[in-house]
Amino acid sequence: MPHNTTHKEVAILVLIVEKDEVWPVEQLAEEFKSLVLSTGLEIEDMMRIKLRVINPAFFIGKGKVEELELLVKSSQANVVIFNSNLNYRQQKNLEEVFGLKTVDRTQLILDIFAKHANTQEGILQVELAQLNYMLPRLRGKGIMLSRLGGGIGTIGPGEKKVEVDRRVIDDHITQLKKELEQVKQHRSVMRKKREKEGIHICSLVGYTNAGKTTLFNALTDSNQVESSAMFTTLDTVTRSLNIHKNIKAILSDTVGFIYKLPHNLVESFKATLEELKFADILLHVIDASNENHVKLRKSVDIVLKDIGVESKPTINIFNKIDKLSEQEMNSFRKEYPKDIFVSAYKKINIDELKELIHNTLNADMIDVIVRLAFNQMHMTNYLHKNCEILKTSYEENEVVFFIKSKNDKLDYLKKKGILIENL
Ligand SMILES: Nc1nc2c(ncn2[C@@H]2O[C@H](COP(=O)(O)OP(=O)(O)OP(=O)(O)O)[C@@H](O)[C@H]2O)c(=O)[nH]1
Ligand SMILES: [Mg+2]
Repeated sequence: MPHNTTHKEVAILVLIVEKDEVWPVEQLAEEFKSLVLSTGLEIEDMMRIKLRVINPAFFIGKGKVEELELLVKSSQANVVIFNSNLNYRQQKNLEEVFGLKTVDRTQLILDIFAKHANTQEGILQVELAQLNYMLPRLRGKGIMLSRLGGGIGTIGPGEKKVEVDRRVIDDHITQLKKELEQVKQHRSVMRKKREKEGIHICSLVGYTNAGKTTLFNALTDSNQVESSAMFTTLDTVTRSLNIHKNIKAILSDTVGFIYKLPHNLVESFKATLEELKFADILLHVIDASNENHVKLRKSVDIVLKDIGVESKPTINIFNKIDKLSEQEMNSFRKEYPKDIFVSAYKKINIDELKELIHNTLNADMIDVIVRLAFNQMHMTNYLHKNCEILKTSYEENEVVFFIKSKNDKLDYLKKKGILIENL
């Protein structure tokens, strides 16, 4: 089949609505379109199919296959994209009927991820996910994935790698895992260094497109790429966060979540997501202007639970309030009185958010007075690194520090024989 990579790819979308689907069909359709547009493809048409039983050979029923075939053959499309996952056999059978490359949900998201991976780790993770996806598909021959050059579903491991046998791919997977392990170890060294210096870690989490990177930029005066395309951020980025002169904190921005995140991706990105375990607080960014924000938020919560970080101190941040009417704003405030409302884009309430982050980081801190005699002055360094110093007063025989500190940091001081009084 000729495949001209200089022409824009045009897609026919197949929106599958399963019988136990809990999301509104319109939301599914919108999200599916956004995903496809994020790859740079054009959309010619979308067919919606209610799925009652899965047909093992084609995933969808025979009648629907015929309907789709007619639609595809009368169109300009050069790719068919399903929003569900297909197994190897279904994909191959459909490709034979349509005479066109047929891509499933995992492959679509993998493609977007491949485009956005920038760091060594991101590239390794995507490549690992791609190989894991391809492995079970290598048994037979004829799947278009391995034949077409360029276009959706073909970025990454490339033809040569795809066509070598399973064992070589298995070896390559082992190698990638080793390299990722090294990256993980490097991160753990960095983390220990930060811990020693008493630096707090705040991590942004949230559904893709919620505005995490825009908020990251607003909070840290950075200029990371923000975009309406989905999964713009794939690699974790970290910057220092100036919330208070006495507190050292860093903010990290990471990959967005999505409903039904393909299993291959969850596995491959686990190392990145597991970093959240070391965060002091999570900043959950919610797009308040999205009418399905409750559902989006729940799907993020499910991932957080999967990683085991659901009980971390979390600030829910309702973003994009510049898009809300006053009435909508009021009902939000009524429903979520404890949460904060911001516009990352218009920089509304950013200082209030910084204050809230500061208070949350300080929540389990207590105010005490520490008295250092002159022969104990070497402990000043420890205080600066591990506590928040509110005031210092120089007395005749000692220096008095008014500080905020966590209990475990005070235990260390007590062990060293330092006098501590409650404020
Ligand atoms: N109106 C408005 N738009 C916003 C606001 N914050 C972000 N956006 C827009 O929302 C889109 C997504 O923003 P990003 O910051 O890239 O979102 P993200 O959560 O980092 O997305 P991924 O990295 O793709 O997961 C961009 O087009 C932003 O300009 C806001 O407060 N108001
Ligand atoms: Mg982002």
